[in-house]
Amino acid sequence: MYRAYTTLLIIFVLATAGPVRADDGYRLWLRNEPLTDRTCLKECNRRFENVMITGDSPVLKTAHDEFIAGLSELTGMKINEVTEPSGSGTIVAGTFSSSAYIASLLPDVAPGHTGEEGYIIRTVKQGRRNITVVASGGDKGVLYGLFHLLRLISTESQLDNLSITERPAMALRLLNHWDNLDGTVERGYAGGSIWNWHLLPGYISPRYRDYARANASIGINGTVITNVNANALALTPQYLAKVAAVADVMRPFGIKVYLTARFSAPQETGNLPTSDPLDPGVIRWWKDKAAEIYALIPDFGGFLVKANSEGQPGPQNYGRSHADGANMLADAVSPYGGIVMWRAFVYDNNVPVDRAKQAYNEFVPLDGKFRDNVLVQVKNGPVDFQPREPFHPLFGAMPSTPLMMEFQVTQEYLGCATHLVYLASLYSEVLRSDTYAAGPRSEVSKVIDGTLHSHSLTGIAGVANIGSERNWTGHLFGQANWYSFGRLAWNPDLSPEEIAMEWIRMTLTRDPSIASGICKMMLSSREAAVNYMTPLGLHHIMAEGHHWGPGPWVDHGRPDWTSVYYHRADTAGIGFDRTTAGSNAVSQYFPPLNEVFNDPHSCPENLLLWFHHLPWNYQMKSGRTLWNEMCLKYQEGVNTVDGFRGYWTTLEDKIDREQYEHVRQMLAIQANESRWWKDACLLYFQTFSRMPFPEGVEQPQHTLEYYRGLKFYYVPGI
Ligand code: GCW
Repeated sequence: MYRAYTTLLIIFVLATAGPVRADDGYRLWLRNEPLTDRTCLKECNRRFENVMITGDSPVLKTAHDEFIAGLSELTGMKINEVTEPSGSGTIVAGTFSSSAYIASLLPDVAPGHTGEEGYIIRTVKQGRRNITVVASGGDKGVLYGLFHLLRLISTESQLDNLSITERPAMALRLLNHWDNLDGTVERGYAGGSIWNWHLLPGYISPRYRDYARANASIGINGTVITNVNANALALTPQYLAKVAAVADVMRPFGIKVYLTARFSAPQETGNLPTSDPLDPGVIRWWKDKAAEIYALIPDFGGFLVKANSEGQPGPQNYGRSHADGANMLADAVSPYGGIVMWRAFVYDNNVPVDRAKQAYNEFVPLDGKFRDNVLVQVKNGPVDFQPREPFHPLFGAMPSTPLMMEFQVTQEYLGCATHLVYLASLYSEVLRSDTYAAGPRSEVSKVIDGTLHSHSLTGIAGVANIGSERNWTGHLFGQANWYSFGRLAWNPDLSPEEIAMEWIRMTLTRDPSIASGICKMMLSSREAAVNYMTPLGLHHIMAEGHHWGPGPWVDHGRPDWTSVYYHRADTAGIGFDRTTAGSNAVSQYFPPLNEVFNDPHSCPENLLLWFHHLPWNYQMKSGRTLWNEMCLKYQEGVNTVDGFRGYWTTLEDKIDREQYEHVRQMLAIQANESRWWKDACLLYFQTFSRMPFPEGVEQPQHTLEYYRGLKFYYVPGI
């Protein structure tokens, strides 16, 4: 008796003493922690105990299974599957065409209103019975609608009187994996590739399916599974069989598979003497290749191409243009509805006066010369995924060409998977930037969602931070970047704050005060990283090769791969003069932005040294000298991370033990590394400014020689 009592007591204590479970992060934001809020549970019981999901396509079957599984995990309810509404409440879900009943519940909705991927979620009263309808013009819309409803439940949101209409802003919402066939991931910091090329197609890892459901839950509908630094082998029959097996897993989740195309594949694997895009033999080769691919993968998405950039082959090797190359591939896939995403991240072997200008110079003259099924994929900024860049001047400058956004989710220049840097802030800043291409309110988001220049082929891609590590992204908070990329691809107007709150509630805690504390930390994290790495518009001052730590002294090799090329520090001052008196990159922006950027007094201070070379004693808006301001920004970044560490320790016992401990250790590394960045950069720049550190700046921990001498081996991602 006594023993039974003790056991019961232990169970009771375990069940009530806060989070004791160990969460290894595998379940991402779909962990579906059981609801504890009584009101919410009661509402679920009242509204969702009966479920009627019509239609039996593979995607609808996924929608059905995901919803039933998610709802039971969240509520522990016994769910009845019904063929007509019953009891106090029923979920009715399906496409308008799969069920006349659904259409009858939404008499005011015109067919086609939601499109194939959009959906309506609405509460309809029938007497005392509550019907929650989830309806779409297409199967995928039903899947996305049911995931939306699960999100509302999981975040304990209001569930009555629902009246939601959603349509994705962008048609193509893709992840780009820089994954190599040998299992490594370029710029990947979360283990090896999730694609086990060796065991495919025979062995289908359960991870593929879990990857697909995570993506479907945030509306991602395509994945490029191979690196843009492409391997021609991926297009050989041996590998295509593997790709087809992956596509089979993705299909029921509404996800299409795409491949990168190595431009020289006709020579490398096809034994042709050339890969000239205008050569009839080459044209034939790609047409046959497309036919071969589509025979295996009827819904194959198409090709992503990096050409004539960083040593990759391309049409320019044969004196042809990017348009010639893209169009040749586009013609090969167009009979099957395929598309080509041609990257604008180009720079050739001749070092330009200003690398930031090159993509614009090469691509603007090609506007209007691409086939209808080509998108030009442009990185968010003109250099390369730096902690902060101005938006890429190509956005708005090619009205006749659909431009696709490329964001980096993996943190190549943001501390790898070690630093907590919430990237929705960066994405949103870019998406909301006004290009002025057609006057004010011509935001980047309107360029890529097609509304500014009337394009229906639209897209956005995120370079994935996903790897084989148990928690997928290395740092737990890296999951939030994957999540927010998907949410912003669906709706670029969502705020970083609302996305963070959704993610936190589904991943970490539903406690409102803890959630808002964590959210505050996330929202300040990107600016913190900018401050301790590259404040005031500095850029590309990282170490060589691995890009992880600081390397403002890097000065050898190809000039536009060095740091000194970008910061141009000397005893007179610091910064890259891109004004009309300098490289004139400002002129690639529409008025009035070109003027705004051209004048140091109107240029936003967070981009000052991107556009201007200024004296060390230049007076900033704060009244401080440029040197003092820079020092204090570096320090502010460090202090912010110290603040994160302090705040995080208050969460011990308040969130899952394993999540807590993982982040605690990561923050300690980040705090050290933020000092490393600050000390190394300030000591180096001090050799030019020859000014002391102002009050409030911690003394460096080591000498400049020490930092310059640091060597690292086997940093991941190279
Ligand atoms: O940022 C640079 C990276 C390369 C990458 C390249 C690109 C895939 O350092 O690793 O190559 O950009 O985007 O093509």
